[in-house]
Amino acid sequence: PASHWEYTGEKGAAHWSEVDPAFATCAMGHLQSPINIDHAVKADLPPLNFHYGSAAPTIWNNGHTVQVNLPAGNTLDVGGQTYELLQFHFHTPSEERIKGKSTPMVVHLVHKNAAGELGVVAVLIQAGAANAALTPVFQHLPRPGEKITVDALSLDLAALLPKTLGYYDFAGSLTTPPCSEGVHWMVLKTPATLSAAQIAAFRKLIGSNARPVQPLNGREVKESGD
Ligand code: SG7
Ligand code: ZN
Repeated sequence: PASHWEYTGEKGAAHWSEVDPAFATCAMGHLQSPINIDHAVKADLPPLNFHYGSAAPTIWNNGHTVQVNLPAGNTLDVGGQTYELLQFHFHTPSEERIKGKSTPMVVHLVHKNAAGELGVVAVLIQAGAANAALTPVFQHLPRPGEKITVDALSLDLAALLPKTLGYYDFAGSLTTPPCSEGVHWMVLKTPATLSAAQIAAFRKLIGSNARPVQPLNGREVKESGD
């Protein structure tokens, strides 16, 4: 198994590169995530075309997050590339900041294209109405190490997304060890909501699991017009 890392303390985010030599990029990388989006350049970004349907998930608590693994068949087309949705998972508070501000939570939708490159769509979560698409997940939050397959549970993935799909676009990394770079980040500008009780249930189970923001090192963040 991968070396043990944490979010705080001796094996916390400031020390990931010391936990395992395989995590060197966490300290040495120059395109690390998450970032604070303080300034973005308006650009003619390609639209995000989600082809999400319903899917029977496996819900897994890996100790660092609750992750929902999905069967093949849910895709994102963007700029002539097709990304397959592999899984989504949560962080509290949001790892990404907009003008210095985090939201109580974020969903990361992790996709992979035919070349094996990852594209992660981040949907920021505010406290508000319960999200119908996510309610089944929050009704079946697994204990650490537990994997839950819910018979006949079908998630309406499309309902997870906000109606407006304007986004920020930048190059970054995995936000957990091994912090591998070459990840295409797309952060939606419009947040979704979860109920305050759902956010609190996740936080009680997992605790804070947000890596601090990383230096931009000259990276440009692009912003779609909408
Ligand atoms: C979570 O975040 C998990 C990881 C994920 C990692 O800890 O969901 O998933 C697996 C399969 O280990 O890593 C490779 C990968 O997806 C980092 O993902 S993130 O950068 O979107 N936060
Ligand atoms: Zn994540």
